[in-house]
Amino acid sequence: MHMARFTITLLWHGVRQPRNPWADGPEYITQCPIQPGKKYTYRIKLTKEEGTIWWHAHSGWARATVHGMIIVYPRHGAHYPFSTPHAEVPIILGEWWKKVVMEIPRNANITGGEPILSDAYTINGQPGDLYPCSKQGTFKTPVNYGKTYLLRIVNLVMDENLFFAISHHKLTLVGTDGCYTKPFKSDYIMITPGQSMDVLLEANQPPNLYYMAA
Ligand SMILES: [Cu+2]
Repeated sequence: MHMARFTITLLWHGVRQPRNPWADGPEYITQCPIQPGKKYTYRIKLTKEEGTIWWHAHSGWARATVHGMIIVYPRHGAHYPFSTPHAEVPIILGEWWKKVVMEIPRNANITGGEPILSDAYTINGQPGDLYPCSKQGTFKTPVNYGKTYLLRIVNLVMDENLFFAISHHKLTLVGTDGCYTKPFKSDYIMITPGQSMDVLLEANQPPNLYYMAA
């Protein structure tokens, strides 16, 4: 049941949806947007996806609104193609505007310029220490020295590719868009809008506070 003021669709990032385009989501391409006050049921088809996938609204800049992560674990009795992590940490890279997001593309179309940049980038909804906010808020995750963590990272922002890193730590990419990959070790990852990445973090540095940044 759609209760908001704007029309909406939902898109499933990383879900292949074979022979199921009706439930894919881009408005006016595979479906008409859902009208306020009306109902629509999505039947999504999960087939070979494994790892991190996600969904969000997909009509205009409603993309910046409702969203969620879908985690597909290995089947019972199966294993990750890497050693089982001690724990996992979902990380959604998002952004925040002080304006009504649905009006941003309209203004950009009038001027012919680029859409305005957001007022803040966020990690799990928190803007972090670098913005002049009225309340402090930074996403923190405790880790145990010597353990390995699986970070499930999603780029929810509208237009910007993001670099993500954790100070003094290396990251090992092991999956993208619901598919495992050959492990790749790096000081940082670059993640594009709509993408999801599974990344291993080894807590192998002296216990301390370390920034994660995007
Ligand atoms: Cu999207």
